[in-house]
Amino acid sequence: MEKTWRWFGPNDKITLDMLRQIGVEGIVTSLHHIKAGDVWEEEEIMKMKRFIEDHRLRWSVVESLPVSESIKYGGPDRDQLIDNYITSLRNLGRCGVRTICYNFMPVLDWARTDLEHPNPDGTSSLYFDHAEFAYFDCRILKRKGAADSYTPETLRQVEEMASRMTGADEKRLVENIIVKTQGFVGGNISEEDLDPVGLFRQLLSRFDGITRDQLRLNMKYFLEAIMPVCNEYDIQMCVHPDDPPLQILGLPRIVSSGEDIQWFLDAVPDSHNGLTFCAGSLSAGLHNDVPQLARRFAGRTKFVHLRSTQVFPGGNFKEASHLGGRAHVIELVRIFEKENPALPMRVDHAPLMLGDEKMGYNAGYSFHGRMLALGQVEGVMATVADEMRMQYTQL
Ligand code: DNO
Repeated sequence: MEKTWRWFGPNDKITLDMLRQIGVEGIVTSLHHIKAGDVWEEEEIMKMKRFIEDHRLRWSVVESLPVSESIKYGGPDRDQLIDNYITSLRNLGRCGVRTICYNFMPVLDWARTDLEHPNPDGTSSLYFDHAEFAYFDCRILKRKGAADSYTPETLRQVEEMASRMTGADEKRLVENIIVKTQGFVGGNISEEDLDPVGLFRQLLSRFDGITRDQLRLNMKYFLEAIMPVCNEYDIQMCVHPDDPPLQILGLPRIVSSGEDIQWFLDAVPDSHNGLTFCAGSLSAGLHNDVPQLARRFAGRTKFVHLRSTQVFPGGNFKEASHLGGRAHVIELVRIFEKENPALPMRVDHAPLMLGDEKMGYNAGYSFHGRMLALGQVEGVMATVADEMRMQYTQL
């Protein structure tokens, strides 16, 4: 696999020169300054591409070319927005940038409740706590019918939390769940929004009455519309799984399991319609056997995110070491190196360590933590390459 790294553009404190020194081969980035829904012009794409190439690296993957909400819920302007998307794809194709990651999660891209959950060794990790999430939903957002989404035990914990949560605690929870994880990934809410909860309610209301089946049809409609341009320019589209892979906030989510993945691949069987195999996202759902999913979908995978989670009884989860947890990264490397060895791969979310916490990095995207993870994964890749060579010579 190609060793890539998610880099947030020329303002990223982690520079391309630093990345070359740690063995990165390809860059994963987006035109973060362009609003979701607007066209990516060739000139803007080329500016970014040249910048990366001037640093003797290549632009391997776009993550993300965001899909506007209206395309997801099927709003009146969706055809216009799909046309814009097609124009952006054509421009990317012309510039030779041909692997495009996107997601089809309504409203909220990825979700965590704690962005600095302390570990015993002094590092900190991302964490998802069901009771805290339910507290946000029932007590802060006050979503109608929210209580129906949770178990009696979770609701009991919410009651218990209510007696100790301060205004500052609630603010932090709002920031963790809907602000700090969103803006930098091209999501719907940014740090500048003054009333994130009010805005969030409005965004949610657009999905009133949209079922899983309807969302699936809207995804199919989008994919069918863009496949011709993908064929013309050999563009590989790869949807990111839901993170976490669960139904949340009464919203439909349709890329959470093997059955879901099979559905969208079959719905639009074109080989340019593919998957971002995000091992960490999939691993947070106990219904997913991650290596088994990798074996099943390696052929339609276009991009790999390697990380793992540790899931606790009751479903809370923490981002684990890249060598531990339930994703089984070692086996995943074996599978992808054998089945689809040219894939771009990046390590994903890593702990804050050795001063990362003071740097203000985007949540999950530390430098030292990711560098350690890349070193670990590189070691696994070298081991697997050696295993494969040994097998070959014994034949
Ligand atoms: C989070 C990321 C996601 C991902 C998008 C792709 O860390 O993995 O935000 O980039 O869902 O569209």
